[in-house]
Amino acid sequence: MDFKFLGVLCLFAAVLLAGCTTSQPAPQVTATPTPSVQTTPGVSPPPITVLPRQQSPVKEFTVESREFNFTPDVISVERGDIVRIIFRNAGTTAHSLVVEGFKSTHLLSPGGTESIEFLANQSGTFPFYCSAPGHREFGMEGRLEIT
Ligand SMILES: [Cu+2]
Repeated sequence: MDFKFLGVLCLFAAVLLAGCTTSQPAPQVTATPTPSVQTTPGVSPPPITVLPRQQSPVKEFTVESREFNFTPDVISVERGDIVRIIFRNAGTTAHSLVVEGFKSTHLLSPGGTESIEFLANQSGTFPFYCSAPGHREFGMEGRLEIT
C-alpha cells in the first residue's frame, strides 16, 4: 500500500471538501415584520369610498360696457371659484375689461363680445376697468370682490 499516495489522496479530498464547505453561506434573510392589520374575523373592513374630485364652481357673469360705466360694476365671488365674465361692449366706442391681477379682454369695437375665465385664487378686492385712454378716469371701473 502506498501510504504517501493515500495521504495525497486524503489531502486532495480534504481540499475538495474544504472547497465545498468554504462557500459563503446564504445571507440570512431577516423577515421585516409587516404591520399586522387588526381585523376582526368575520367582519370585513368598511369599503373605501372614492369621492369624485371636487370641481370648482364656475360663476358666470355678463358685464356690459357703455360710456362710461360697467353694468354690473361689482362682482362678488368666493375664493376657489372659477370666474367667467362674458364682456359685451354695448357702447358706441371701443372698450375693454381689465380685471387687475387676473385677466383682460381686448379693446372691443361696439357690439363686440369676449369671454375671460380665471380662478379666483386669492381673496381681496380687485379693481376692473376699461383700458381705453381716459375711460377709467371717466368712471369706467368696478370691483371684483373675492371672499
Ligand atoms: Cu372704455
